[in-house]
Amino acid sequence: MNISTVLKTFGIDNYEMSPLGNGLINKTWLVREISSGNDFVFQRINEKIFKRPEDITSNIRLIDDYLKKEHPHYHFTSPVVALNGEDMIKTEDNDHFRLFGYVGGSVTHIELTKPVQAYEAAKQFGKFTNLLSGLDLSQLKTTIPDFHNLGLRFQQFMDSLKCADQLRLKNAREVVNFLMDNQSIADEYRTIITSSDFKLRVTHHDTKISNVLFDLEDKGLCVIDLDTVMPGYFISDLGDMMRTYLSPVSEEEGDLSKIEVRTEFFQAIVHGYLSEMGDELSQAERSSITYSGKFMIYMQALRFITDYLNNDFYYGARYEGHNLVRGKNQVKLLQLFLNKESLFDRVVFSEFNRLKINIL
Ligand code: GN1
Ligand code: MG
Repeated sequence: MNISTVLKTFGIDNYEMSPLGNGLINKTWLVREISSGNDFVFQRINEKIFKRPEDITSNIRLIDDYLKKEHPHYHFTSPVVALNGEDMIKTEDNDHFRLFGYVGGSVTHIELTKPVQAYEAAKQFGKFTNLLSGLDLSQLKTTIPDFHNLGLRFQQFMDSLKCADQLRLKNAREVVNFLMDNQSIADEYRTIITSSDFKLRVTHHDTKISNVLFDLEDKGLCVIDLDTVMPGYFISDLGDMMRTYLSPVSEEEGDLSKIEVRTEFFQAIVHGYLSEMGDELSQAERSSITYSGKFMIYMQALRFITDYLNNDFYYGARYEGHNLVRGKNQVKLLQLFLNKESLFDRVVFSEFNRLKINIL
């Protein structure tokens, strides 16, 4: 089935199409229906990674129904239902496609220029989890098992060292050593999750800035890209914002001297997230705010380097050494983050004070 046949199943005959976003996992396009001028986001799911695409549809349906009932004013990007009544089209080649309405007047950013954008985004991700706190978590499917299981990610990294080719191992030697020296970050995760004070919640698991819709005045509207929404810990969402918002350059940057960790963006993230989630978090969770950044940056460094050592099996590579460059980038980011750890703890403390939330 080709693209135009798939779009026909959604009732779209005449259209213009252009690629959207820069993710390597799913393929995304902007589709404009010529007759109506309406815009849609059209997406093909990567079945190699999402082994049960129907679980994604089931989660989005569950959340959509819950929000419509409990929080009807929330700006949720509901899936467009195809003419056969389905939310997702499966072709005879086992490809999965879906369509969303495009929120008019909304924009997305691929980088942050001002702390207020970090504040707004963090508020939106906090709000998303908070609004869904009454959802029956047992109904929410795990779309990628062990996605942010840092203990397992560390184990996979250790396994990759055993089978990697010698040249790749040599190229990665320095970062590999750094990652091994910082194993305590993975140990801390193993301890944290045994505590009953660490709660599973509706977690987005991909809180990069392009997954937030903004209005033209830079106010956050809602979050999008819900494929990895599943039960998880708050450190995933808060930490991935730190990982992706603190530096003025992204994980793709090969010139490591351009990487920075900006304190005012850290403060804005914490302020925005706690303004929605501060009351919800347990005392144990409240003392893991700074840890969340270490957790996510370390995990992403492990994932990139593991993939490099596994011959780019998971992410693929846009050029030779792509995952090594990204792994080195994340290691540098982690080093800069660790340098500011005690400063960040003080920032967290004053944010709790500002919100008049008790922290032991
Ligand atoms: C993947 O494809 P994209 O950019 O949406 C990955 C994230 C990583 C990110 C790093 C399902 O997301 O977890 O943080 O790459 N998503 C999956 O570039 O593995
Ligand atoms: Mg994504």
